[in-house]
Amino acid sequence: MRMLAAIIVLLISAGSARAVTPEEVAAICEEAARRYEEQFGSAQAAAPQAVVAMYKHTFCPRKLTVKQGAVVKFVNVDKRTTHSFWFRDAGKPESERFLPGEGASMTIDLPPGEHTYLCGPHWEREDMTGTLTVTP
Ligand SMILES: [Cu+2]
Repeated sequence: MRMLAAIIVLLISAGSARAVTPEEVAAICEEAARRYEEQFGSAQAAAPQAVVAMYKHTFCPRKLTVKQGAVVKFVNVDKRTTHSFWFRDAGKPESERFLPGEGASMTIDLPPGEHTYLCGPHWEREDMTGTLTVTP
């Protein structure tokens, strides 16, 4: 009986969100920036508006600060996975699920403060979440 309980606990923890180290995130986001540049012909950091690349279950950058009213572009630079962005806690609907190479811009009409957002397909199992801080 005790053995069974231990197995169940193991199974449950195997299904929960993975822990990603800051080093892993940095490496993934470096690769995402390279892929963005290859696909769009200019650097992610040089875009006229803030760009969040979606890659390997990670929003890059994971944390971003913008002014209220700014436009943020979300782009999937992955190879075969779809991603979305979803400001669920702010009461927004989920965006479409973007294929590789696709994305959309969002005008940030959220109140000032820190907003956590999710990727619809990946927030639960892969902890694909991001933080957007909005300044007045
Ligand atoms: Cu995703």
